[in-house]
Amino acid sequence: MRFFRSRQKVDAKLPADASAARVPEGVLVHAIGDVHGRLDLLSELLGRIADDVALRDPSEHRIVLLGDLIDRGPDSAGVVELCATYDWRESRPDFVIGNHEELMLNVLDGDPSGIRFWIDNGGDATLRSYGLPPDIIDQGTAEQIMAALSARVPAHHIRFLHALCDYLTIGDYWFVHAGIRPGLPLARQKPKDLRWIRGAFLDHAEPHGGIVVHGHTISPEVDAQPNRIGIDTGAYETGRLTALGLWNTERWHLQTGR
Ligand SMILES: [Mn+2]
Repeated sequence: MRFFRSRQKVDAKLPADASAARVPEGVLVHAIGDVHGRLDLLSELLGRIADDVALRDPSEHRIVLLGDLIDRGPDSAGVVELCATYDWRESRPDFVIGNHEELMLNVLDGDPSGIRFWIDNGGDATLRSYGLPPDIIDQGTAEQIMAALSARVPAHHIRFLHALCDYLTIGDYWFVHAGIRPGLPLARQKPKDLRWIRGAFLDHAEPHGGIVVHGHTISPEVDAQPNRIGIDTGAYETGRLTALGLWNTERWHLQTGR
């Protein structure tokens, strides 16, 4: 109990009744789950979000992408290009880093050690989307792949990837890629947990101090729990990309393919 109270002191202010969790008045939020190279679905979903914004007429609109923009699906390069260059108009986008962006950044930053792990976990699709020849992807040395990738990824993509954030908060909601380590304040979370955690977070039923909105772990439908909301609906294979909408204490979701 003492532990729980001290956490509350650090991270403040969630109402006792989690269903009363809210975003600030006049602020409309859409959080988008793991895109994984599905440029087609992201484009469709952004269109639906624009309709939602027109309907609500907010004083402020925020879009949070929860990471894993890349890998597995067919057009990671196109997704990064869209996110980096999209005309967001009055909307403010924020981009949270996922474990897949971490793997790509490690390679771009010159660390060859994780390259086979990345390729085996869907990085091959990202390399293809940037135009690397199949024989280099399949048989190239780590150095050859790194050189070929660095030569093909535009500078503005690299700047975009380096600017991704570890987490952000809006009102009573915390936005992260994978989850958080229960019992630690948000500001003391390790990047490894924020980007990779599963069981210790997913199985934790006690309040965190904020409602954690996350991706990373696929569920067929939105996984809404009292202390967290998972919105990775496996878009790259299901065709279902999910956006969670937040307005005052209201929550709803928009999905492609519906
Ligand atoms: Mn992930």
